[in-house]
Amino acid sequence: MKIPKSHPRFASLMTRELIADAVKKGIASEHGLIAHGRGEAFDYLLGEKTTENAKKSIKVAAALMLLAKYPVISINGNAAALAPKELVALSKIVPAKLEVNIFHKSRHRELKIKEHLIKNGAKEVLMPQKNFQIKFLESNRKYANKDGIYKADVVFVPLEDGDRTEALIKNGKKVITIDLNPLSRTAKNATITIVDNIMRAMPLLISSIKRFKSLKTSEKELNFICSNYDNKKILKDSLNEMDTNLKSTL
Ligand code: PTJ
Repeated sequence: MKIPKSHPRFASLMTRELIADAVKKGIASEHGLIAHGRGEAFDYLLGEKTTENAKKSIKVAAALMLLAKYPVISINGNAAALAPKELVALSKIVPAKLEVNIFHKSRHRELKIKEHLIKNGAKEVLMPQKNFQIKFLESNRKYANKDGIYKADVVFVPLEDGDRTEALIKNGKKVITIDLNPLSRTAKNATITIVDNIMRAMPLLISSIKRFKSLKTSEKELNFICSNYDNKKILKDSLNEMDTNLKSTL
């Protein structure tokens, strides 16, 4: 669909096109459309901007990615649709492995996501393996790659659904997520939640990592940045921000 640039909701409509197109190409699941709608609603409440609060989480997430011994980026259909180039760029700059992991089971779609990431510059994309399962998890997301999520100490899981974050934490891993919904179980259980739109947060996360690297920030400083982080406070502040926006709208 051709959307005129002058449309007041041009950016939002173009993003919908990305998701709709990814469903047609077999990258995103049709359930991804619903997930996207929910994200849009929270983004609206947030004022469709990256808050100071989100910037704090982004900085700590960047520090934790650099401190990780074995970081892995988990990619589902929506993340692949909305930020493929940025996810690949993140994997190269950290560096971290990229692994396909989807909730709505489909081998065909897993392969489509892999292909899409390779088209967007990825050299290697790990796939889930039947013999390597994350404990405390029933869904299709339990399957992991032995050289990826299975052995990761830090897993980056943007736009996650429900229970996997909890399971990853129970398996001794740290989890970083991007989720516009501060009330979601993922947001509540993650080590670090970036309450922002993946499309706005990814470039900022990459810049933050580049900055730490260019300043040769020491492990001690990175640890200090992580040590003061309080995810519950971030979620509460995000909700307060939405509340303030709501009250000042009309
Ligand atoms: O490809 P699959 O099969 O793994 O499925 C991917 C989806 C996203 C459909 C699946 O993981 C799912 O159903 O997720 P949920 O439970 O709807 O959770 C997705 C979360 O991401 C929700 O809390 C949304 O508010 C949030 N979200 C949606 N769009 C964005 C977002 N957060 C950040 N940026 C977005 N653009």
